[in-house]
Amino acid sequence: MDMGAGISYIGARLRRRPLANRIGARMIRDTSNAVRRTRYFLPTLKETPAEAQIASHRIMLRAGMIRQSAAGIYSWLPLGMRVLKKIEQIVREEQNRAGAQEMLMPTIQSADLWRQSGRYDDYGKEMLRITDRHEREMLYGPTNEEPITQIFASDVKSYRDLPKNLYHIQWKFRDEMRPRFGVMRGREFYMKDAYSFDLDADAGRVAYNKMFVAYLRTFARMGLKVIPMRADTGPIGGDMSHEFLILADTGESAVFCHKAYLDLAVPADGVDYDDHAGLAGTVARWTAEYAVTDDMHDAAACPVPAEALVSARGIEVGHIFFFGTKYSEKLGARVSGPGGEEVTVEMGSYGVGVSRLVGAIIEACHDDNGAIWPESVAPFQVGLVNLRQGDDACDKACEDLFARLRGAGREVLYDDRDERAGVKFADMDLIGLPWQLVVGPRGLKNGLVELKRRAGGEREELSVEAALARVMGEATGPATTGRAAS
Ligand code: 5CA
Repeated sequence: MDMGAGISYIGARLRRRPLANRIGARMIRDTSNAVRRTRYFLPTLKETPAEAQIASHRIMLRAGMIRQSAAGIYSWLPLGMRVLKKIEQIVREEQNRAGAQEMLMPTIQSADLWRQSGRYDDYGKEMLRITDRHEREMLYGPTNEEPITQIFASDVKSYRDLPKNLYHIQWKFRDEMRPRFGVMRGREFYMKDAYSFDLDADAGRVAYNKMFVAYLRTFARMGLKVIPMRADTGPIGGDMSHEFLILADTGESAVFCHKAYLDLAVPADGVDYDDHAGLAGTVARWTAEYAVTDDMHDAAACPVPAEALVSARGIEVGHIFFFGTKYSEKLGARVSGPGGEEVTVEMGSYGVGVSRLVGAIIEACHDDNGAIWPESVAPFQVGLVNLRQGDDACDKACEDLFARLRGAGREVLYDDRDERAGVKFADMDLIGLPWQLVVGPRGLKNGLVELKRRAGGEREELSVEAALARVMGEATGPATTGRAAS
């Protein structure tokens, strides 16, 4: 066959197709999912940083996930960023499934808008206030009720456009009096905030229930056991509100709840968000028993007998509010109703602490050696450990495993450093990937590698093929695994 003619024939065909198609037709693999430790920016620390008081803060610093820039303000290094993005994506998927629509609002907002709502002065010192070169007063948004209500008010005019639920995932700033515990109580933090708009309070309640159910699913997918608690509405306002807390010894809030919450079933994948009665039933089940934070708890009036009462500490990972017309009234969010009358819309807002969750998941899932990531949020699924870098057989086996894992689209971190085995093991435990695939000269003589499960610590000697099969099978398995908070 005339090869030259063949190539020029393909070349001619390619040239006829637009450039974008030609590039798109080639498989462009995301090389960030398979990395070599010698090239990856992963500055782990042996010593425990003195400023870190709780496990998640210690582990995030030691595992090279974050570095502090100023009090309560952090940079996210590559490993931390991967976890943050995984959490963000789970939040996004569950918001979308519940019918919320993603958008993006700026971090900087105008003070005038907050004067209209009456919150500019109320917010006090927690609000970071900025003046631009024209002496216009601005602020770094601590939350977004005002801007979203303004957008809605200027663009939605008819009841036919309702209901709407709009959200974004964006950095917030609150000049907290005591920023502490790393990303758990930061000043700059990453939040998902959704805002619902409805024609009447009943429809507003449906929107609230949708978010309530979406939250149960969101946190379960991260391996967390979450309890919705009746909550105080604080500066956001309104008369109906639930905080979603996970139980952890280092939680900032004292919580009291019926032990029945520890065994409630989370709505399944197929939950139907159009089945309003079904949603109401789920919310009723999840709010039937006593569950409150300490500011709402009255020991004398508590209806739960002592033997059924769980009194623990909790971390607030989400908070939802229904506040009716509090903002729509002031900012003029009105639509024409079915009879032509003017209706002020009913609103709710729904927050998830995306950056706080990174710390909260560690608080729920770690041991003395480091993090134990649930599969669904792990920065990589597999840590490949070469016990004797420079040994021909080990290097070759590792390169082969690395290439095959990468080829199969698995997320893998290959520790190819020239370091002692002890150092590599300690680092792998610290960063807490679900699987450790360990290749050493002794096992390799018999064609064996060691597979360690970070969660339970079980180790198995397996053939290379069997180990790969295990790692591949599990890594594509259900997203909902991991130890729940105890
Ligand atoms: N506008 C409402 C709902 S969108 C709102 O701002 N609610 S919030 O104040 O409760 O915040 C929502 C979530 O953000 C909280 O549940 C918490 O998980 C997280 N969060 C709040 N403050 C901080 C902080 N200083 N650091 C880290 N996360 C925070």
